[in-house]
Amino acid sequence: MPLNINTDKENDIEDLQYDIDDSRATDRWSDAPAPIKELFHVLEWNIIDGEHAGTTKLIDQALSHQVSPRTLIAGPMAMGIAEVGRRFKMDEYFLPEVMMSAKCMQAALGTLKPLIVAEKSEDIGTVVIGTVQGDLHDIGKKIVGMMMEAAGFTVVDLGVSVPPEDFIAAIRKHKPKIVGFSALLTTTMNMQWETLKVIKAEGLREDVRVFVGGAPISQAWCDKIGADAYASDALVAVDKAKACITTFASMKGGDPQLHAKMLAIDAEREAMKAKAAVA
Ligand code: B1M
Repeated sequence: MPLNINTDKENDIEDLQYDIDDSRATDRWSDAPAPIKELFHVLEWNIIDGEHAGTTKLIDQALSHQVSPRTLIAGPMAMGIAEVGRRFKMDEYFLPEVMMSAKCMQAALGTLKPLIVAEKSEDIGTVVIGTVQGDLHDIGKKIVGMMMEAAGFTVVDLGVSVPPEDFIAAIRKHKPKIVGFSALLTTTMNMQWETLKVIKAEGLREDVRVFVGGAPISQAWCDKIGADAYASDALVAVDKAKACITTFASMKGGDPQLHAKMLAIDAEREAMKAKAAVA
């Protein structure tokens, strides 16, 4: 039985601003047994420090304690890379440090991917996903792809800096039910819109449900460009993707009703969270 730790409750980036002893002093991961709590602090700091040679060993150790791959991704790994982003923004880190930390994330995901993908039991449709042209960030997109695969989708990952014409070629070749654009830069988010425009111009809009995500992306952006769904994280992406091919299977891409149904999923999730917080 894998150990799932409440990572939502534990995420407080303020705690992480100084060094590992400060983060050890917090009660972060307090619902984990002591050795796992310590391992999580070490893994966060392995990512912050960019010590990629040791990352997979830490991941293996956590797995041997029955910690679930999803808990590792949503917990200490997410905390570590978020702190790297904060340091970069504050000019405490420069590109080489960020690249070392990204290498840790890639190493960890390399170990976790086969375990997550092994959860796939049935084939429920194809998803084409890529990071839009001009953008080289792919850690979040890989996580989304893995979770989609575990949920039963066949995922065609086009990689990074994908030009619109490559998305078009992939739609024609793989006939996906969903196409996903990831963008991490304010300067590349517009490529989501440009790519969508090309999909429309090629007469393919009704064939695919268009998903958008990435740190600068929001529901307002999704509404503005006319995408079908915005997902703030991989789990939301999976929920909405599954809904698109089950309950709302008859709705075509670009249908305003489908857009409204996707929004309703968020509203339902928020209501559930509020209810859980009161209880
Ligand atoms: Co860069 N970078 N980076 N970077 N980088 C950011 C994004 C930045 C916010 C850092 C900062 O200033 N704090 C900043 C952007 C600022 C802005 O645009 N406003 C930035 C910058 C400026 C840059 C460069 C321009 C730096 C430079 O060259 N001077 C440069 C750009 C290169 C390029 O793309 N052309 C650059 C380069 C890099 C590295 C290559 C060193 C490396 C990327 C390595 C890689 O991905 N292989 C890197 C990294 C690692 C980051 C940060 C630190 C971390 C990103 C990440 O992996 N997050 C990032 C800071 C930050 O985001 N806080 C930063 C973890 C990941 C799990 O989260 O990607 O958000 P995320 O994915 C989530 C959700 O967003 C969502 O689900 C995921 C899982 O929950 N999601 C989707 C993502 N895609 C989705 C798609 C969906 C649905 C949901 O449907 C299709």
